[in-house]
Parts: sequence; structure tokens; C-alpha cells
Amino acid sequence: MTDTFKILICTDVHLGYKETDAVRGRDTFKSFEEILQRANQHDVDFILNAGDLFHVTRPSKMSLARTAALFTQYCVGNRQHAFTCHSPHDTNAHRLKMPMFIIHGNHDEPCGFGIKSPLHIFAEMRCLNYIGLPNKQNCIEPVLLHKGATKLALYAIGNTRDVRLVDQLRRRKLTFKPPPDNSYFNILMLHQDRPAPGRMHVVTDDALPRFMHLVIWGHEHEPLAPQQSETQSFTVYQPGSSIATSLCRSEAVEKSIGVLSVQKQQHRIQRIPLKTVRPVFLKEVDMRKSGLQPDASVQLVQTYLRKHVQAIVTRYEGDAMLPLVRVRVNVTGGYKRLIIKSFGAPFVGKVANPASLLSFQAHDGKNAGSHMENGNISLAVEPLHKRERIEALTTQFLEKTPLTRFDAKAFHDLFRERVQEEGKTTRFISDRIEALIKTKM
Ligand SMILES: [Mn+2]
Repeated sequence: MTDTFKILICTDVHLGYKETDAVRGRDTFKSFEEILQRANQHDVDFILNAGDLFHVTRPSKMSLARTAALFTQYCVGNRQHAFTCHSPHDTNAHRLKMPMFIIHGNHDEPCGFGIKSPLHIFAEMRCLNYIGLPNKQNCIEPVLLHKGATKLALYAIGNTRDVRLVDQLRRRKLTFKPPPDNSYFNILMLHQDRPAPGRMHVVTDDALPRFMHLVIWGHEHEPLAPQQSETQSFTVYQPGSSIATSLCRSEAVEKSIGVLSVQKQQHRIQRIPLKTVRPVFLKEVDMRKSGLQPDASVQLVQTYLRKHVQAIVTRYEGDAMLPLVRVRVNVTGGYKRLIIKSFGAPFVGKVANPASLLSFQAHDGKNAGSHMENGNISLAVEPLHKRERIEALTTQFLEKTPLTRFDAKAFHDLFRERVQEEGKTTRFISDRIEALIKTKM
């Protein structure tokens, strides 16, 4: 019997994202199935999932049924495991042919009556091991896993609002029970914003326990190779999402998962590219280089931009999957903007997102940030790295108008999602807020 643990690492699968879209509806489920198939292929002992398995905390019945079918096919069943599991929690590890230790993310966090996450349902049905919920003492106890001479201590923190978690860690209100002895390889899995310029109140490496060897960081959709922490002795691995939920640079890259091997205290992470992920193609077009004058007609601008899209479409002709395409048009100088939805009509069946092919930017201050579209003011599409700006705006708003009816977090998330997603109109957002308020009354 070997004493090397093999563990598949994945995160941010976002099951159900765009599930009603005729073209993209099954994307998340296909990628999740590929992840489960690869777990078998690589003969891993178990899977670690760092959060946001579901895109929403109340998944549709369709999503639940599809997810249940995948767990039943790939995870439920008997297998003779080469490891033993000692846990403070009632884990299902030994009752599953492919165990999955999983935490919730910000999208599938516990909420509502009884404060449940959709993960609770699957845990109750013994499909997965839901970890990362603090006990009454607010102490994080590890799941201990032994395989021959190799011993793992698995720590986990489900998504918590950054401000709160930073405070809890700083004031030691959240503690970590140390491993039984120093022969353990200690892993921490969490789902939070990573520190970045301009981000305030986020968890930094030095706030995490020094005895960790590997930190698996979920939530950030951009895949990053494992890197040595600058302030701590552990390695940080950010696997990145298995689906692009935002058409921006950091997401338009090859999506992958990791296979972690641990022998005693030596570890290695092998990156495995996913094959089921829809390709994303981004292009930037500066209208000042188009040869057209700023007062050129809508028709001329449309013809010009459609030529660009056609060139992209031609590249992907004959491919198994329609691509996601986003052309960011710089209209600095007063060039006309087009109605985004109708622009894509000729590309139905040729791209996966005909209704959201374009976004417009102007860098001369005129109309930057908003423009008229179908009579509604439309907010400019914010790429993911500008997320904090959206939160800054909503925070500003909430400071002036504290919410009594519903959670501030729901408000942040709703805004962030809708604004960055496809450039939804403010009308759409206000309708959603109204609906939200009505359901809470
Ligand atoms: Mn997340």
C-alpha cells in the first residue's frame, strides 16, 4: 500500500450558472462531470472543493436534480479506501466511492429559514462532506486523514464576509486546533477575496496560522500556479474557477484543476487543463483607428464591428463548442454606441452569447460609465478586477441608506453580479430590488 495521498483540487464550479440559456445551459454541469471523471481517471483518494459549487444559494429544481444525478453516478457507492479518516464531524468519507470535502462559497452560503446551504442537502443525503462551518467555540478542528506514514490535517473556513473574518482572525475570536503532532501535513481551504491593490479588509497570509503547509484559495476565478507565500512558510494555490462567469482577461484563460500528491510532508501539484470549458475570445477595438469619423452613422459603425466579429467567428468554425466572444469597443472621441442586444442577431448559432457580444468604453469622460440604451440608462460592464469599485459604490449607498428589510450582503452580491455580468440596465436592477423587497415584506 502506498503512503502517497492523491487529491483532486477544484473550486468555483458555479453549477446552474446560465442554466436557462439555450446554448450555455449545461456548461457548468459538463465541466463538473469532467472534474468527477478526472478524479476517477487519476485515481485520487478524494476531492477538495473550495466553494461555490452552486451559483445561487437557492438552486432551481433542475440544478438540484442534475447535481444529484452526477453525485449518484460518480461519488455514491462503496470503495475500499487506502486511507482512514478521523474527524470531529460526521463525515461521509468512508461511505463514498469518491469522497468530496467541500466548503460553501459566497454564492451558496447558508441562509434563509434554518440557515442552510444547498450543500446541507447533499451532505444529509451522504453525497459529500460539508466542512468549514465553525463549531460553537468558534474553533476550527481539522479532519485528520492517514494513509500509511502520511498524515493530513485538513482545515477549512466556509466563506465569511471579509471584514468579519479579518476581525475574527485579528482578535483571535476564531481559533485553529493544532494538529496532534508535527508529523502532519496541514492544509487550509478557504473562499475569500485575495489581497490586491485597492482592496481593503481582506484576509492576508500573515493572518493565517503559521503551521499550515498549503493554503487552497477559492473564490478567485483566475487560475494561478502554486506560489510560496511572501510572509509565511506555506504555499498558496489558487486553482481558479471551472467556468467563466465574467468575460474579462483573467477569465479568458485555460481553466484547470489540480492534482495534489502528498507524501509525508512533501507535496506536488500537477495542473490538469479542463477540456469541456467553452472558449472565450476577447478583442479590443479602438474606433479612432477604424478609419471612420466620430460622426459616422450607426450603420457604418455596425458594419465595421460586425466584420471584426465575423473574423473571430471564422476562427472557431467547425469547433465542437461555440465560443464566448466579447469585443470591447473604445468610443473615445464621440463615436456612436450600438444597441448591444440587436447587434448580435447575425451571429445566432455562431457564438454562444449573441446578445452580449459588445461592451463600450470611453476614456474622455463624456458618457463614460453610462449611456442610453433602449431608453434606459445602462451601466457600463465592469470587468472582474473592478469588482471592488462596485462594492465601494454600494457601500457608499448603504451608509446613507441602511437596509432594514434585507441583508446588505444580498444587496452587494446582487449589484456586483448584475453590473459586471452582462451590463444589465438599471431598470433591470431596480426591478430585482423591488422583487427582493416584496419577498421580504
Ligand atoms: Mn465566490
